[in-house]
Amino acid sequence: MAEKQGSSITRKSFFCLFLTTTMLFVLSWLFVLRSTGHSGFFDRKLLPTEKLRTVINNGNSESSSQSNVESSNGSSRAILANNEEGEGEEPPKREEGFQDKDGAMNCNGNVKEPLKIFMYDLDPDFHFGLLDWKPEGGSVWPDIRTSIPSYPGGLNLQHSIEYWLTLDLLASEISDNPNNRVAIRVQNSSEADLIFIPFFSSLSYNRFSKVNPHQKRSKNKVLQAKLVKFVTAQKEWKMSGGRDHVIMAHHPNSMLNARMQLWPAIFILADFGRYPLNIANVNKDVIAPYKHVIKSYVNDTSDFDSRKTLLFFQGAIYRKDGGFARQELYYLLRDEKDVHFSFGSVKKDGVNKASQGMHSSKFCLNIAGDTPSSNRLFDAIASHCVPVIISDEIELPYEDVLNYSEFCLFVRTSDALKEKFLINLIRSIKKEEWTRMWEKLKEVEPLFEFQYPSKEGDAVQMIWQSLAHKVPAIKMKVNKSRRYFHSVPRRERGLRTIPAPHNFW
Ligand SMILES: *[C@@H]1O[C@H](CO)[C@@H](O)[C@H](O)[C@H]1NC(C)=O
Ligand SMILES: *[C@@H]1O[C@H](CO)[C@@H](O)[C@H](O)[C@H]1NC(C)=O
Ligand SMILES: *[C@@H]1O[C@H](CO)[C@@H](O)[C@H](O)[C@H]1NC(C)=O
Ligand SMILES: *[C@@H]1O[C@H](CO)[C@@H](O)[C@H](O)[C@H]1NC(C)=O
Ligand SMILES: CC(=O)N[C@H]1CO[C@H](CO)[C@@H](O)[C@@H]1O
Repeated sequence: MAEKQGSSITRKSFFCLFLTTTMLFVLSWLFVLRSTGHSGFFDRKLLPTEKLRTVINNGNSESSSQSNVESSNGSSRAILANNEEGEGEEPPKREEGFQDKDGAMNCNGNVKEPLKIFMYDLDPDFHFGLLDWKPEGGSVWPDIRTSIPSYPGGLNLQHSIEYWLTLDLLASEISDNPNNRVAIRVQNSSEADLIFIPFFSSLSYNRFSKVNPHQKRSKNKVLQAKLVKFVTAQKEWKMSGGRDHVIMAHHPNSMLNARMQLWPAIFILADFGRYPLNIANVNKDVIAPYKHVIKSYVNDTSDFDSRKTLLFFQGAIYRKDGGFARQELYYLLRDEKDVHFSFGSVKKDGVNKASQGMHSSKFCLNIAGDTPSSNRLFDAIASHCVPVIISDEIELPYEDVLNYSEFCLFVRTSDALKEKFLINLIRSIKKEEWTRMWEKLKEVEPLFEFQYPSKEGDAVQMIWQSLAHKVPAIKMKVNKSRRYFHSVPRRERGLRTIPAPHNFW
């Protein structure tokens, strides 16, 4: 993506000129329509603008020129807003991607501002305290210039986005080059684009779900209840109904209780498998990668012929829910000589073996387990082992800017379960095509790396950018929700008493 931007500035400004002209044309046309008295048409249908927008969105998948539509004249947005009926929430398609706010250049070639994020100063119990860090000198945050508390290793790390994102925000305040950042922390919430809730919910689930003998509820549940109480009482939450709040809930079981009460917020998730559609969905929320547990393949000089295993799978064979496909596939594939199935999850000492296996395989299977996603996909990417994805409901990180078909094979479960279908498909991919996918894997691998300090285009920055893409739509939602500020405030909004509407977004 990065290389595209540089070379397309001239194309872009040309495109901008075209866009501006078209918009002016359409607007003047609409104006004529209105003055000829077709008010019914004007209020309800708005077909031309909708169509135009579809064209705009399709024509530019990187959406970096869309900001020009907004700035060319605000009236198009005003039309949209007037078209709305009362409190009802509209379907998401309408304004998605219409305006844009990301690290990309706008039409004048200026680099845009970083995403401004206000972070609640939550008690350390909710974040670094869970890493056994003790507050010192009255601050709830560790002084990351002196030492950085470490996140527990092993499988905990899969869901550690909470740690990397929070560290990155803290670092943005001591960075010597704040202009180079995708997201910065601001201390005044009225200047912020988004409000960040720094609860390490996955770690809380992983470590504190047990109910000890002297407790009524687990610490994980107590923390969630406290969090809901705190957050919904804040003026920031009340101002926006929570719509501009960001909650990290990467482990599918994290925030199990609080999610039903904090649903207006943006969740950062691994997938939507355990969420009702009205609580979390692809329009409102952000999908983040797992942190891979397999070692990265540094200086990968392998090739099609040196990777001896055709197809590699590691995981539990028997899973509940959607995981039945694993068992079926095992029976279909177990007699193929260059296919490797290994059972059980990757444990401490298993990492080396699994790394070796993935580093010496051409294709790596990803079959839906208990949930549509798993860290296996990200292990495969880190190993440059072409992922074969059999998970119909999977949602992938950054899919708005990344074409996964360039480096993954997608197979419908129903197809994969046909006799010989999968193995024939995989055998039909010859050296040249495989090598193209392998090259692409090496190219995209950095997008999935979590690290501190974060680097340009790594997972931390990509997640901030995914959030930045949501900001214009959120701001509009918030403005809309505040039209009736004279009326009795609906303070219960978002709490248990009010069910989530179907089309909140
Ligand atoms: C925060 O920003 C707003 C608007 O810029 C300003 O009115 C307010 O005084 C600021 N608050 C603080 C505590 O600086
Ligand atoms: C990878 O290659 C670079 C440059 O050739 C070298 O400095 C580095 O040590 C290598 N890393 C590994 C893990 O082999
Ligand atoms: C994505 O990549 C695949 C494989 O290279 C290609 O066939 C497809 O046209 C691409 N899709 C888009 C939208 O560019
Ligand atoms: C929301 O309202 C504020 C003024 O309160 C305005 O500055 C801003 O542009 C509006 N945003 C959108 C997306 O309409
Ligand atoms: C953002 C912008 O350019 N707005 C302009 C839209 O058009 C009206 C009237 O033509 C101007 O007053 C605005 O400044």
